[in-house]
Amino acid sequence: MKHCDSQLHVTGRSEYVDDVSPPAGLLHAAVFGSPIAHGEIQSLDTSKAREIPGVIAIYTFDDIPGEAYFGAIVQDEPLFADNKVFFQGQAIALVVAETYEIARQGVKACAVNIDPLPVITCPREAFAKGELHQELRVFEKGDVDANWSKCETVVEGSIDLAGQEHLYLETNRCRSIPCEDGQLKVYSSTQSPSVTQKTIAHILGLPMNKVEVDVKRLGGGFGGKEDQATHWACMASLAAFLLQKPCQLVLSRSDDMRMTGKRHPYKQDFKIGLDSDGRILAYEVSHYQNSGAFMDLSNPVLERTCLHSTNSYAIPHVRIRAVPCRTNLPSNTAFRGFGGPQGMFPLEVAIEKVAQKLSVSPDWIQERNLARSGYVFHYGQELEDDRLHRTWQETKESFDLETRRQAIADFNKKHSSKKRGLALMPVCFGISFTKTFLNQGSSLVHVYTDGTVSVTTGGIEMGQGVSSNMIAICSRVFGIPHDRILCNSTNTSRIANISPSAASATSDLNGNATIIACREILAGMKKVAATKLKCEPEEVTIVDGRVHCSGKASELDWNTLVLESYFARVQLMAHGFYTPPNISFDPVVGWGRPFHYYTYGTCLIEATVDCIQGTYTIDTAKLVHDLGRGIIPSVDLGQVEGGLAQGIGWVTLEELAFSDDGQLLSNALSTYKCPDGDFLPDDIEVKFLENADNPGGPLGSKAVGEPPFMYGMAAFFAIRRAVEAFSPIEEEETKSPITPEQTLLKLYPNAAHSLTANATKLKK
Ligand code: LUZ
Ligand code: MOS
Repeated sequence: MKHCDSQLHVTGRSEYVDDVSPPAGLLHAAVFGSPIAHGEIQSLDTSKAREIPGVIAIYTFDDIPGEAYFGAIVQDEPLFADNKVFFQGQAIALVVAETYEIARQGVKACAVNIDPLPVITCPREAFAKGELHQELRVFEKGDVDANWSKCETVVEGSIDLAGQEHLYLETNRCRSIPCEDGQLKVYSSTQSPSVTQKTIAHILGLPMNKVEVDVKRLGGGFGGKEDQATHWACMASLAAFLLQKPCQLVLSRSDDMRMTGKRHPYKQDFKIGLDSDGRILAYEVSHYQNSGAFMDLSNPVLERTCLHSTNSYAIPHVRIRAVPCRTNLPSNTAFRGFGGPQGMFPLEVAIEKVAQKLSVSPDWIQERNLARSGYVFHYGQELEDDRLHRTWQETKESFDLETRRQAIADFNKKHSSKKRGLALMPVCFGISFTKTFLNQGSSLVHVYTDGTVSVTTGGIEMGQGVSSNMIAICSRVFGIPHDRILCNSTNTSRIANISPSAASATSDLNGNATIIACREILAGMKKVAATKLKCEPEEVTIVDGRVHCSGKASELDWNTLVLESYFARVQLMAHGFYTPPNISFDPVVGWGRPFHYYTYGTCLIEATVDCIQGTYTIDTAKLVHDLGRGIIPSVDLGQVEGGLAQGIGWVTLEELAFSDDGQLLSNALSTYKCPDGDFLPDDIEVKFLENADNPGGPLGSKAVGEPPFMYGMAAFFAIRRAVEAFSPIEEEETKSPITPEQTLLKLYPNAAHSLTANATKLKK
């Protein structure tokens, strides 16, 4: 089976929010955002905008009929600025007009007078000034302080880890249509239809049952639409509700880039200590999270940072300190990995620095410290199998690590202006929402009298293939071809209280719910078949649309059985509900078993650096990934390769730049570069771990969305290995991404030093 949207996508026929034929009289909205990052609004002048023919209405904070403030964790965010602005691009007013172009003209005609306040963009500065979204959290295991003296080697360092723009192809958008008696039908590009429904109701002062949110598919989400598609849906709905006219809001690329939050940048300090055998005895890390203006999802993101701070390694003494710092940037938010990558990064830097000091290869230290079955993480969960280790071993063996290492050493001896390097990255990523209650999935399966099937779940199709997975699951459980099955839009009137499509768990939760629903329908149908075929229901199976009895094909086919079941008044629709067993986590003490299971893998990346120019190529990426028993191989491969590419982009090209006064400088596709097909290695090889059924996943599968992202980090270290072969890296702070400019500065530390001095002089 292929991705069920593939034909529609490549022929341009797949429909997104604004592709559906517009309803009569559709209005268009555009957002007037703050030109500066922090200040007090003195006056807002919309009179010029109101004079433009075709401008219908302009709404601000005072027009909100319900609650003006909202937020997933803390309700600290107003839909429109409430006297003060806290980041550049923060929504101040909504212009509603007859066309999109007029709405944008209206925005340009708005003027605001703001008294500027000091701008903070650095989380360390925010921390020093007490600008916190929440108090500092500490996770501890063993006794770090008592063990530094027992270490043979201790290394410390600091890190400046950049964020990342989601860069979904489809920018945020929503179409909201008023229906009878104050009801709204909302088409939103959201990963969280129920959060969107609830927030619209909250903003408009409506009961939730008057708001229906429907999502056919998204053009990518990556976490950017887990919490932040809501704002735009609320704005379109506000206009639709107040004007009683359908209204659509589509963000332009540059508005989407400057108005929405991104992956959280972090500043970090670490200290690592090894015994004489190369075992990590103690590790301490402090995470200063750049949370942006509002809380959004910063708290659970930071929690996952803490949980994954030791990634794949067994460390007896650990202390993790973490604090979400308030800055004047857009609220940073969920992004594939949800803080996990930021947790894993400093430990890899620490291992690299220790290896440099000990003159060993970092992978020697990585391997010696890999966690094995029975290891208990600092938050209480035990590693229950040795698959992580298997992926490491298989990566080394099947991709000939030692031969590659030798080839690189030979290459580096022969070449003076080109150097190569390799790095490995093991990943151990916990699957489940750490907010335990979110781990629930629902599915509604209908079997129609012609034998076709429709399935609706809480899962949002955002390109990742969840709809295809749901179809594949129905097909296998019913024993019918997949072309008889259609996956419907996700809709809050068909499924209630939908958890966000996030945390890699969407196919797991909704797939297991789908299995439950299919089995319930099948049980009734099997009774009908058993009566007809004079056997026991337990003996009935369906294979390729044909009913079998005790393994032998009968004359009865699926279509006939469906019709017979209908005439026998057997229920041909069912609702399945699933929650994973045995998970719990106490966020206050930071202890429990938060994850249903872990997804593992190991990736090897090789890079070549041009030591004259600082440019580089990523030559190979080879990895072994634990997929359980995959549902649709091409869909899973797409997730692994896509995650890898996005991860490589995060640590290499994707430089998110803000000026000191909080303006986004990398605010267009010309100034923000993400990897394209040409940049990615020609030689990507993905092997799936064999004989690795996962009892917790639907049909033995494992969650695959986020874990491959973290493989990309190997590119960072492979580039640095190549740089080290040219000139030893000495730095006060390790900076990611390692752009070509950064690489050049590392290659020529003396030149870099004088450049920095000159820049400082020039600034003064
Ligand atoms: N979203 C969320 C997530 O709300 N909670 C999580 O634990 C999570 N983990 C990964 C990605 N999104
Ligand atoms: Mo997410 S970071 O929306 O799984």
